[in-house]
Amino acid sequence: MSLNAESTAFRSALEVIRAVEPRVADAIGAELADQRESLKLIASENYASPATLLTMGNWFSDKYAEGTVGRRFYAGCQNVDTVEALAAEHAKELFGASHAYVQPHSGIDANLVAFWAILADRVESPALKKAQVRQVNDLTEADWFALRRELGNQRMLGMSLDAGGHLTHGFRPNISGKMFDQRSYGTDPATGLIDYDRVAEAAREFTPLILVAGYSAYPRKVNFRIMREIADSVGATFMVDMAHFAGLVAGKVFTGDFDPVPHAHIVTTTTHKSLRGPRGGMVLCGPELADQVDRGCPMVLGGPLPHVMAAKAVALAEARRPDFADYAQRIVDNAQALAEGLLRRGTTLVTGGTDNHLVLLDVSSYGLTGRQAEQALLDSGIVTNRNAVPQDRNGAWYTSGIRIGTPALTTRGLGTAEMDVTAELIHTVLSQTTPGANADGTPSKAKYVLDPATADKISKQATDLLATFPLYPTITLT
Ligand code: DSN
Repeated sequence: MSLNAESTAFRSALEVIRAVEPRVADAIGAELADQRESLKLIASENYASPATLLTMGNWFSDKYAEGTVGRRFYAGCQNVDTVEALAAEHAKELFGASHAYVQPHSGIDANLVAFWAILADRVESPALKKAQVRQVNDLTEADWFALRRELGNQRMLGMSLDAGGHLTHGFRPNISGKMFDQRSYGTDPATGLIDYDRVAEAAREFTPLILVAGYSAYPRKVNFRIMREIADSVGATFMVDMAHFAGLVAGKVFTGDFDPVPHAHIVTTTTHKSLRGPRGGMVLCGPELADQVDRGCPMVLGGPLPHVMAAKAVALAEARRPDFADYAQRIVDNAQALAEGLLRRGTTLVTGGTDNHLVLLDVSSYGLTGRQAEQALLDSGIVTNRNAVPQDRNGAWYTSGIRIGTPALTTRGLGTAEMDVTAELIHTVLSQTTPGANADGTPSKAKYVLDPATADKISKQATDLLATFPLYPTITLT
């Protein structure tokens, strides 16, 4: 490959796009410039490789391929079969799973496929067996509802949103909270950590059909062996949503009790966070649930996206290379250096630190809401997102927390020394921001005061920090 093949590819693509709608070409160029200039600390974002990005821009996008490899509802899917099988094969090898389903378009879709598969396995199949029929359509509506009531334990126990769980783990405004009768487990108020005895107690009381582990904002490892024992003790199916930390599992940073794949009945993930692939989702499971999972499309999902499945195959091949394990370890080293840098400067961190890719700041110690802190940091060139902290008094909109993560900056090449500089920049912004007031003088949870000169100075320092670590260094668009 010539040195500038990547530049040539992206430049040519933009030229073709510009001839049709120049504003889109301009926006694509502007997005690269923005990403290059900002200190991206959003824990769920990353930078996919040029190979992964380029794999998505082609005629695979035009193909319908409902069904599964070799068993499609459309003709002419032989090439889609090739890339879907490759993606699944890489996923199985990478994670040591016996089955991989790579069609979900997102993490939410992957979770819906998993919920469907579990319900089909635990409710529909026994109901059909009891009625001695093969399909729901063979039953009268009344018989089906009676059987569902009799067999239909549809209870889910998942981590609560303010403890760091995800909205698809049964949070009421999400469809999962409407499909399932849901209860949640939180964290110990003193330590911020999962209290496994409390989870076991909740499971005994509630006897869920599904026990869900996994998180979007919990900065610690989860012991999946213990969680599986809890699930087994009440006959629940154990599901892990590893969307946030899939890269750490792939890179063998999370092993043994902390690797969900050997312990869970079913594992879901996104492919674009710490795993660094294209935007999308994936389900891993054993042979017991494989057939139900493969019915995901059209049962739950719209037509698969072959161009994205092809990109999943490329990204998963990248994750199987030895340097990915090094990358995964550096993500955690960087998160810990960032946490230590913040703690040294007096910042309050939920659980007092991290052992994964993310750090959760409780910014109420700076007298700020998460929303005020998020905007002040953004003014200063630091991109984060506000997030609830356990027992948050400011609710899910304003929040009291800021979530930061290291997968993206680690991809750029920043290391522990740069994390200390980053901690200094964050602390300076937060300690120099004060809450603002509404027009009538009452305190505002959104308004804030930060001297623009301070914001500019920090922004410049952030740009200087990034200058040594160019994003997509092989690509120049002009
Ligand atoms: N949006 C993802 C995150 O930021 O964690 C989860 O859905």
